[in-house]
Amino acid sequence: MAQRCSKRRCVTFGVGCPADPHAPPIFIIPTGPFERIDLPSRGAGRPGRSPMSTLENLQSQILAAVAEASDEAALEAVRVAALGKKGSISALLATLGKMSPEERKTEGAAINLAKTVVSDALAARRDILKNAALDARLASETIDVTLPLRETPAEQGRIHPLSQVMDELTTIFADMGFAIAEGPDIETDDYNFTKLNFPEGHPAREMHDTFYFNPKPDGSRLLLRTHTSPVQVRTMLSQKPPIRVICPGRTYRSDSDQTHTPMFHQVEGLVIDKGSHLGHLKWILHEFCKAFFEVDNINMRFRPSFFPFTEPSLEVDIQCRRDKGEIRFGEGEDWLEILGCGMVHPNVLTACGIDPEVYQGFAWGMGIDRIAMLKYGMSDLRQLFEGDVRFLNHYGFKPLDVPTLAGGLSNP
Ligand code: 2U9
Repeated sequence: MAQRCSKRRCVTFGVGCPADPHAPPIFIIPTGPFERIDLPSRGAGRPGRSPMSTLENLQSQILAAVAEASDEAALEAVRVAALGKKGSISALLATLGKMSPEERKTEGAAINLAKTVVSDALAARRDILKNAALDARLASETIDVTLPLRETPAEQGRIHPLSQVMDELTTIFADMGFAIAEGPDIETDDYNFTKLNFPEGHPAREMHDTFYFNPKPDGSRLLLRTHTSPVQVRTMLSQKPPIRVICPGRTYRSDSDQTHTPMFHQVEGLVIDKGSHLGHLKWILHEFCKAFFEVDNINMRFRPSFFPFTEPSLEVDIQCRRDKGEIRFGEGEDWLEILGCGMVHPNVLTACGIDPEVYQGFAWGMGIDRIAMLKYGMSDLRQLFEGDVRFLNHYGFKPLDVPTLAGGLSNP
């Protein structure tokens, strides 16, 4: 029967335990880092047995333990118990010093051979266990290659459809050589009305439902601009012709229903040069409509109209098809009003320091919110400003899908 060494954690094989030299030889094989089992001693160390048969017994017990080790931790425990500093084979090697030279020669060769046999067996078993562990992992672990990748934080947000349409507009007009100008939302009556040929007390001023600030001591009143036209006024006052500029931005009128909000967005364009005429205007607007609605061709209709700041003035319709609540552009027999335009009134040129005898120009204006709704099929203008994340998730654009003329303005 196996006997346990009196020292608690001893795992010595088959020879007297170095920690307790008087104890009978023991055979204890650890099966894991925290667990030990005792093996039968198979007569090792009993009187009448030769050192050789002790060694053979020891070797076969170690080889059996190697073969039984079921994982790498158990195998390592067997290695330490056999070949470690206080291992059983190491302990046998330590006895060589006390032997006669002849004994040492024969015993030494035998012990070293046993050590080599055990080392080789340990290495072979380690390879087998490693391969088995790998096979088990390969069999149990799987990668689901169909799982969708989570978007990075930078990709999760959405670009508001109005920001998208602003980018689309500026991309198209910048490609035609237009500069982009901006100005303040709070304006003077002079820049918003007077310089644009709205005479004092003229009924046209009433058309704009203006938000006024309280009057100043001198009686003048600031206002929230009712169109982006004051930006063109500022451009003409500060810059000599030729002028090619677009002015996108916020505008304000006291109006609210399904198709009007008190704050809305416009983009206006202005060209001033010596020979600019309605033919140029028609070409620019036609190119713009094709690019913006992403169609190869689109018919346009110019109707006479009235604006104080242009003469002649025109309203522009584009060809469309209304089909089950959807509108398609560049096809069909219907017409949809899209913008207003005209030749800049000579009074406006004069008020802005440009000689109408030398220069002439044209201008146009359109509501950005309206063309965004038409292009992307939204029904209620007010939704654009409610900040509902569900609206943004539905109508918003991926931040990295930047509109380009070459790659397409809008990526569905
Ligand atoms: C200057 C001279 C002329 C800008 C123009 C329109 C016609 C026009 C409306 C379209 C829909 C405004 O958003 S809307 O309600 N605009 O019809 N705008 S010509 O003409 C200018 C501007 C500035 C110095």
